[in-house]
Amino acid sequence: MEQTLDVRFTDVWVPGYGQVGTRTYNGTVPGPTLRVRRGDTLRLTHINGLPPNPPHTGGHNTPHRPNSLNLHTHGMHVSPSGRADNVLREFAPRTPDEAAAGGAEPRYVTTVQVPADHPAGTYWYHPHLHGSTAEQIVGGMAGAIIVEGDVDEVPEIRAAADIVVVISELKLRDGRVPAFASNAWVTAVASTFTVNGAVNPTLVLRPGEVQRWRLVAATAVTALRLTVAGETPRPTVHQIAQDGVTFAAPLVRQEIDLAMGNRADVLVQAGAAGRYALRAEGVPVPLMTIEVAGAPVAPPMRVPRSLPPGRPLIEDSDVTDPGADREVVLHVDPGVFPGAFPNAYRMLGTGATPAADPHGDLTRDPAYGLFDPAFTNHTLRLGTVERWTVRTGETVPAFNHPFHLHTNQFLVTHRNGRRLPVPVWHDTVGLAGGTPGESVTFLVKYEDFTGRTIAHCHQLHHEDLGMMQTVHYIEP
Ligand SMILES: [Cu+2]
Repeated sequence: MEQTLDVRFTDVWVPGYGQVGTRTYNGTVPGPTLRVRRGDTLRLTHINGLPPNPPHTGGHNTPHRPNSLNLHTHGMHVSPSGRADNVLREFAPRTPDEAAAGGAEPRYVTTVQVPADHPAGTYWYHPHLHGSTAEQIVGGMAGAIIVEGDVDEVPEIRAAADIVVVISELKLRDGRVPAFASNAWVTAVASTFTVNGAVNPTLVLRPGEVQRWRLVAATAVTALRLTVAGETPRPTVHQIAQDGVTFAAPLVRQEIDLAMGNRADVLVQAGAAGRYALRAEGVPVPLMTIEVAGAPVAPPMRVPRSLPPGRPLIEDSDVTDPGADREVVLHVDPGVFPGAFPNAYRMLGTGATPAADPHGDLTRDPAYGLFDPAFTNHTLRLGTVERWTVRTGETVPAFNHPFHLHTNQFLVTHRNGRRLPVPVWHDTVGLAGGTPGESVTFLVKYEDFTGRTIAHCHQLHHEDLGMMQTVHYIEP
C-alpha cells in the first residue's frame, strides 16, 4: 500500500466551526485513512512543505521545532527502527537558506512491514517528534490505519457498514492553533472536538441496522468517557475490540472510556427511530448526532456471539524473570523551573532518568525523571514476559496521564490492585488522578523487533515537556 502524505499549512473548512488554518496531511482534517492487509508493506512518502523552524533557545524538554515531524503508527506491532515506525527520526522542513533559494521541499520515505499475524483492527498515525507532537496533533494531524483480516470475515461484521470515527481535539483561537508558548496554553485555549473533521455531524442508521464504528481518540489533552444519550430504547453499543485487538466475544457497554490515543471498535445496534447523541462526559456539545430513521431493516441485523480473538492471552505464570517487575510513576511537580514552563513532568520509579546531582534538591533537578534521549530507561529483552505497574502521582481526579508503550501491546490484568474479570490488550491506558491516583498492572511480552523507542504520557504536551522514557528492545 502506497500513500504520499503532503504536510503543509492549509485552510480547511470545519463544518460547525468555520475556516481553520492549520498543518494538515493532504489538506484535510483528519488525514486520509490508510488500509492495509496483514503481511502488506505500508510505503509512505512524507513531503514536508512547512516553513523553516523558528530558532529555539529553551531546553530540550520545552516545545521546539514545530515544523519538523516524523511518523508513528500508533499501536502497531512493527519495527521501531530504521525507516519504519521510528519516532526518533526527524522530517525537517527546509532551512531558511534553502527556502530562500527556492529549493525543493524535502521528502522522507517510511516503509512499515505489517507482520502476517498482526491483529486485524483499528490503529492510527500521527507525528511524534519530541517537542512538537502536541502542537501538531491539536491542529488535526492524525489519521486512521485499518489493518484488515479475520475479524472482517465474521458474517455479521461483514454485513455491517464499516465507519471510521476519528475524534479530534483541536486547540483553536480565531481559526488558528496558537504556538505552544506556555503551560497556560492547554487550559487557556478551548478545545473544539470534531468527528471526521466536522463539529457534531449526523450519522444515520435504519431501525434494526447494525453498524461497525471504529472509534479513534485522536486527542492530545482530554480523556473521553463516551455514552449514547437520548430516550430509551437507545442504540445498543457492543464493544468488539480495544486498541486494535479483537475480543473473544462482544461486550455490551453503557460507556466507553477512551483515553488519548485509545481506539474501540463497536457494533452499534439501532432499535427504535429517534435522535440520539454520542456524548463525551464534560464536553458540552455532542461529538456526533445519531439519527435512527427510514425503513426498518428486515429481519433485524445481528451481533455475533463470538469473535476471533486478536491475540492469545498471556498469564502471570509466563513471567520469565520474577525479579523484573517494573513500577513507573507519572508525576508532575509544579513550579520547579523559571520561565513559561515551570512544571516538571516526570516519570519516576524503575528506570527513572537519574539526577545530575544525586545529593542536590531532586525536585529542582532538571534531569531527574525527565526525558533524556541519550539515556536508556528500560532495556527489554526479546522473548521475555514482564509485569509492569504504572500509576499516577496526581491527586486531582480530572488529571489524566495515559501511559503508552511503543511496539509491543500489553495485557492489562489489574486496575488499582484489583484483578479485571477479563484482561484486556492495550497499547495506551488512561490513569485518572485522585487520592490515591489510579494504577494499572499489565503483562507484556517483548517480541520480534529490536531497537530504541519510547514509553510516555499520551497527554501530549506532557510528553513534549519531558514525560517520556527510552526503551531499548534487545536480542535475547
Ligand atoms: Cu501526563
